[in-house]
Formats: sequence, structure tokens, C-alpha cells
Amino acid sequence: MSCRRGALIVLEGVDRAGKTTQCQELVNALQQSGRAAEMMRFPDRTTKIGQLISSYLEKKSNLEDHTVHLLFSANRWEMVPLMKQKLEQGIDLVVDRYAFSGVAFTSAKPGFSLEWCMNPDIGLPKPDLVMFLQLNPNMAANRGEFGIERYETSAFQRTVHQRFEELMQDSSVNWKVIDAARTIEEVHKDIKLLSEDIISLAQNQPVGELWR
Ligand code: NYM
Repeated sequence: MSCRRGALIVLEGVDRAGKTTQCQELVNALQQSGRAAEMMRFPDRTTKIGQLISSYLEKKSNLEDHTVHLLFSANRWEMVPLMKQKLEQGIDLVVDRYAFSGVAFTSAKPGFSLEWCMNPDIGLPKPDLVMFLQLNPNMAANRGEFGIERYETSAFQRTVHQRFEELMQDSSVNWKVIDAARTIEEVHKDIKLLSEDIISLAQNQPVGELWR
């Protein structure tokens, strides 16, 4: 008999919404309750593709806008075999950003439709749950270190936020909106409860395909 699969849980939001902190908190909490949980993040800057992306984000190199979009997508696809393997082994994956960031950030640039941006990510493992950490982009800007990397301007982040709002209209994805303007502990409590519910539901279902 095969073991019950792990859940694919994604945290999304504008920059500085607290995603990384909350991913770590969730992984710790799940591990403490005896689950095998691991964190992943996109972009994964450790691979060759990830290094190209990282250099672009740090403004050390320039890449054409379509090209960098496809690199971000390729950086997800290159991790798919590992993700599927871990899920099958019963490991819960807590992921800091996914295809939704990919679409929201590129489509905030002039001339990019949501549809074009979604295409390369169609068929990725579908998250069982996507929690959107809702934070006013102006509040995010006050949370320090804002403005160091590419895309970190209030005007751009406001457009990114609008694109996320459009993506959240899609009922084929299990979106939950979390008020991220509260304390770390309060936000964590909500995230943990929602995650525990989805872990029990997901274990009896096959992993879906995103946007298909
Ligand atoms: N980003 C992230 C994209 O533009 N496209 C993507 O597909 C993904 C996953 O990269 N500003 C952007 C969002 C962030 C930056 O930042 C990655 P961080 O701090 O590594 O999450």
C-alpha cells in the first residue's frame, strides 16, 4: 500500500508581506506535530537558472522581460521531479512563492497579459492551498530593506497587488486570504489551522495540475 501523500501549500503576497517568516513558522509547527514538512522557495537561487535570475534581481545583469519570465517558470519546472517525489513520500511542502508570483510580477510590466504569463506554468503540480498574505503595499514598504532589489518600488508593488487580486478570482485554485497586518503569532495561528485542514483532505487525493 502506498503511503499517504504530503500536501503542497503555497504562501503568496507582495514583497515584505512576511511570507518567508510564516513559511518557516509553519514548517516548524508541522515538524513539531510529527509531520515530515519541508520548505521550498521560488526563485530557487541555488540552481544554474536560479543564479541567472538572482543576478537579474540584484540588478547585476539585465535580461529581456519575456526571457526572465520564462526563466522563472523553468526554475519551477526544474524542481517538479523533486517536488513530486517528496509529496509521494508523504512530505508536506511549504512553498515561499510559486507561479502566482510569476504571473503577478511579469504582468505588472507593460504589454504582458495574465494569459500569456500563465501559459508556461500550466500543468505544474497544483497547490492544495494558496494563502495570500494580504498587506497594503504602503505598509510593506515600511517594513525595511525595501528598494534594494528589482521590482521593489511602491508603484510597481501596487500593480503587482492588483494582478494578484485578478488571479484570486480564479476559483479553480484554493485561495485563502490572510490578514498579514497582525502580529507574527496571530498570522501563524490562522495559517497553521488552514494548513492542518488541507493536509488531512489532500492525503487521499492525487496531486492536481495547475490551470488545466
Ligand atoms: N518573482 C518571483 C518574479 O518576478 N517571478 C517569479 O516567478 C517569482 C517566483 O522575484 N520580487 C519576483 C518576486 C520578488 C523576487 O524575491 C524574489 P524573494 O525575496 O527571493 O522572494
